[in-house]
Amino acid sequence: MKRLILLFSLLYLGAGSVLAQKISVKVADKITNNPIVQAHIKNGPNSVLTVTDINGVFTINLNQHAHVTITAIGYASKSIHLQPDTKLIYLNPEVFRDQTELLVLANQEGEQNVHAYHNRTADQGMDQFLDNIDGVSTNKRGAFGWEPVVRGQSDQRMNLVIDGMQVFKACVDKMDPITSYVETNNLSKLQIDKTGSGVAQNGTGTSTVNLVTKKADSNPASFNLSTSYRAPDQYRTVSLSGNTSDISGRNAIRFSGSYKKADDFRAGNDRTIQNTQYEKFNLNVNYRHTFPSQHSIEAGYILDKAYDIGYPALLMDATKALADIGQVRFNFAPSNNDFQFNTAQIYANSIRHTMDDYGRDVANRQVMRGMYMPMYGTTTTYGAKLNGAAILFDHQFDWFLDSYISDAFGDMLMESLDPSIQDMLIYNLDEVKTNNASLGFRHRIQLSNKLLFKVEESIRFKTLRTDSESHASFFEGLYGEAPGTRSKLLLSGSGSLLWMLNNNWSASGSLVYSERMGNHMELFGHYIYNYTDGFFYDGNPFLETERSINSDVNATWEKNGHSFSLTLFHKQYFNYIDGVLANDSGNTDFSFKQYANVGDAVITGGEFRSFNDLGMMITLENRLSYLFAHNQTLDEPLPLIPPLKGNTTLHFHRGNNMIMADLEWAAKQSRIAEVTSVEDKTDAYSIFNLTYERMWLDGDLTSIISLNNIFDHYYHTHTSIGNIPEAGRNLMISLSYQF
Ligand SMILES: [Cu+2]
Repeated sequence: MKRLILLFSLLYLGAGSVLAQKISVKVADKITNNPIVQAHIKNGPNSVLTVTDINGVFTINLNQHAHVTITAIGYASKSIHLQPDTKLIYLNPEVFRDQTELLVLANQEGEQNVHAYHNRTADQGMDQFLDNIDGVSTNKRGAFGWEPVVRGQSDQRMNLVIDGMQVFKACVDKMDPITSYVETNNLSKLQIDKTGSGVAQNGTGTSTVNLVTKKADSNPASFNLSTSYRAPDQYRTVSLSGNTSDISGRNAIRFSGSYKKADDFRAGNDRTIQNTQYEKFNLNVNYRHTFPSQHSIEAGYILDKAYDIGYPALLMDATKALADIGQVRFNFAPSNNDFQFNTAQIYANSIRHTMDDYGRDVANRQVMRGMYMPMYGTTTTYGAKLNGAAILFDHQFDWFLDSYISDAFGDMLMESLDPSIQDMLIYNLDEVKTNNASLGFRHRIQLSNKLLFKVEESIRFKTLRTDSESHASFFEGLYGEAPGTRSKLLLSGSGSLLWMLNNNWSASGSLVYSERMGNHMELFGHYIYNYTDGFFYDGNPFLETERSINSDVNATWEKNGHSFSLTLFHKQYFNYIDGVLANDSGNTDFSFKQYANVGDAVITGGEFRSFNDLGMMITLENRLSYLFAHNQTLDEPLPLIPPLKGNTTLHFHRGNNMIMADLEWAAKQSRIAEVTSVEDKTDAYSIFNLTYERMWLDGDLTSIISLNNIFDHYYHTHTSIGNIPEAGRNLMISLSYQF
């Protein structure tokens, strides 16, 4: 099969030279010019071809491996197409601890340190994966589309991007977090910047999660077929992915398609949770062409379609959620010019969302009784990004240009059960346009052998407006002033320091200043129901800039397979944007809130992580996170803040077998918001999971059996809206075959 495909691609794409050609290449630090020893030269995630020697040099046969990826601890990895005249390759240092790169690959050797994470098992979904990372939690409204939260900040207070692209939700009820558009088998890594100190790149200074997708590899053909089945919710999934390239490696393509479907799940004590089913289809294609000049161009496309998704915590269910996400990226060849380009990217995406309550008993509910209210929402976004490096007066820095425009629309039809009452159409968002452009700089300054300093700054111009006269006139009526185009100049900046005390100890700290304009919902949303407090929200175009200062310190100790890492942070918000009771809310059946700057708020807390190699191929990992969040003006806790939580994982490895025992727990949460929300206290819980993974046929076939919530505990997390419980005991069987 492999040969046939190889022959096929050979005929199509033309064969390269067949003369044996060995070259020696040096790998060096971009800033210090020092050779990098022990850098790994790979042609796939798990196959190391060679390692650089004491002079930073490796030798390779160009005919066999023209396209390689170079990785080294403390450096950003680099994929490169080698040429007969390639002599020197620079790697960029990437040693700051805040920019955690989460590896999604199953247990890869050499990556077992405190800063790398692993997907618990290959069959785990994105939601569960995120939920188990320290400092990250998820807001849930059922079995599908959990919304990621970094250190208590979600949605508009964090950046959630795919390959750096802005993608806006189309559902005004947040049913469609964009994490649902990337399947874990298409994820190459998760970049999580908890502090937001990567200001030059994220443009805002807020916590950032970047889902970096897998790209086409210059490797001979390989395919993967995976399937899973879980009981009792009858979750079934099948996915096929493949990668192939021509013999020269200049043209490479990767594709992946997956389908999944689940019925209602069962919580502990055999209680079926009605209306938690879903069905989803995902397609991902990536193509890359490398030019003889070393430049390369990539094109990527994601299509995601979800149907019939139950949201038991909400008033309605999603009937259709569609996403088209496309990008073209140009990677410039490395150069030693004083001014250079690294990548140029253009992208476009369209998200459409349809939901209704036709399946609900609307005659007997408390909110919006006696009417159906089908809703539709869509967002369309276009963006362009350009970045590079420059040297000015002997000072080297990276620069980032980022711009996007986005258009949001949402409507709701109110169909009364009483035929004598006329239907009414309400626009939640009508021709609401966001324009954003930012310029960022990053400077790395090596103060000494042991001390590294990083400064980033960003200047951003953002505007928001509605082009709909009727939508604008609503806000004029509410605030006595035409909203026009709202625009703001936003500044953010960060300073980070890394101190390598000795071979075992390192310490780092950062300070981030951030300015935030409200988003399209906070400024121009109308009649948007908030499930957490039961109020209908109206936007406020006249909001002032919300500001925050985040400080963060980390200490890490690492030695021979043991590591400990402790991070503490403190974030102070000024002009915090939240809903306040509307003046005239007493006159109607519904309770309204309007967005306003409500004063000051604080979020503080920390994370602890340890990793211990206990010998005999046994490893132990512990993660812990805690948050304290308070609205200082109202003197009450912020809503939806997870309690102290953690997990402990034991891994046993024996040849082709891996057994993993995992304990997940959370303390009770009694700090609840009763004025700004209607929260209740949540009990502590702990659940126990077991996974057995075995490789067959020289590693081509992998089988995984996982038994989760073994003691069938009935529980819910504090961030589960409507206290929808988690799944009870369930058994999942997965098979994955590579050919
Ligand atoms: Cu929705």
